[in-house]
Amino acid sequence: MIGEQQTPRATDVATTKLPDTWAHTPLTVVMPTYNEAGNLPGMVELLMGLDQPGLRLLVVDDSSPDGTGKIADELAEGFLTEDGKPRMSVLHRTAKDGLGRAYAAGMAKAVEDGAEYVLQMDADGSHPAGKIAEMLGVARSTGAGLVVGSRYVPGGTLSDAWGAHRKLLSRWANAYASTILGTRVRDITGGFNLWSAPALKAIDLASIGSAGYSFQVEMKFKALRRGFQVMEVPIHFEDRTVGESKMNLAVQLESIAMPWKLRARAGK
Ligand SMILES: Nc1nc2c(ncn2[C@@H]2O[C@H](COP(=O)(O)OP(=O)(O)O)[C@@H](O)[C@H]2O)c(=O)[nH]1
Ligand SMILES: [Mg+2]
Repeated sequence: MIGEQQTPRATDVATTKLPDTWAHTPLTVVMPTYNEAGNLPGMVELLMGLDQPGLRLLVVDDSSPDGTGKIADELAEGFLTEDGKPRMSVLHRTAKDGLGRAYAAGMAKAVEDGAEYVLQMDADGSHPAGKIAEMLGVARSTGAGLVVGSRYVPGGTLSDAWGAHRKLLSRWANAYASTILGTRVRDITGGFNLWSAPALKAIDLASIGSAGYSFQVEMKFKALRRGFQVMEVPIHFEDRTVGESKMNLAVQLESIAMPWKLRARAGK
């Protein structure tokens, strides 16, 4: 443990025990970071401690001024597979370029390097690592191209730290995007998602237009359009306790415009 303050809460314990062959599934967690020095060590410890020998971690850092990239490099040296290969690696990018672009670059690299599944996960402790096994189990048993860690299916919950106003805003943003796009995914704006490699190849990450948070909506819409099955697994979403949110006006405006753009392009 790195110390109480720096350790994100493990908001959920792993309740799913995967069969051994499934636990060895090549799955890469892609984690974008910008100024997450206080969160990253705890996140890495949490992920590397899971009972999933097939799990790898790829951190995508946009030259964080607080040195997150260097911390990631140092941490990566400490985690090797049974045959001495790295379990954790870092993709360094030169400038802050948006969460969407960081995810797109990292997910493309993960697939290129042989991942059969790619999990998107934020570095701020919001997403429950203990749910990864269940999401992988659902993907493998149903053949779904996408498994959404969902706040808005029965059993899904939001942090108590969120007031009524923020909860309502999140619900509203979610309803806004899915109504415009005519989708039935309950958590279309959520950022804790497991993708199969074939789904990511079909979506073509290079064609993604979103720089910021609308990445989540664009990706899910494109998966549905290409006919992939989408499943949702309930999660508890925790509020960040360390560091600051990177949400700003530009990404909010992009999120308002993107559903309309996607709808127009789809000819709906
Ligand atoms: N590499 C990179 N990561 C980012 C960028 N913007 C946000 N992130 C990361 O994306 C994740 C989600 O961002 P966060 O600020 O928590 O968004 P919020 O949960 O909506 O407030 C965190 O791990 C951030 O460090 C960016 O421009 N580049
Ligand atoms: Mg966050």
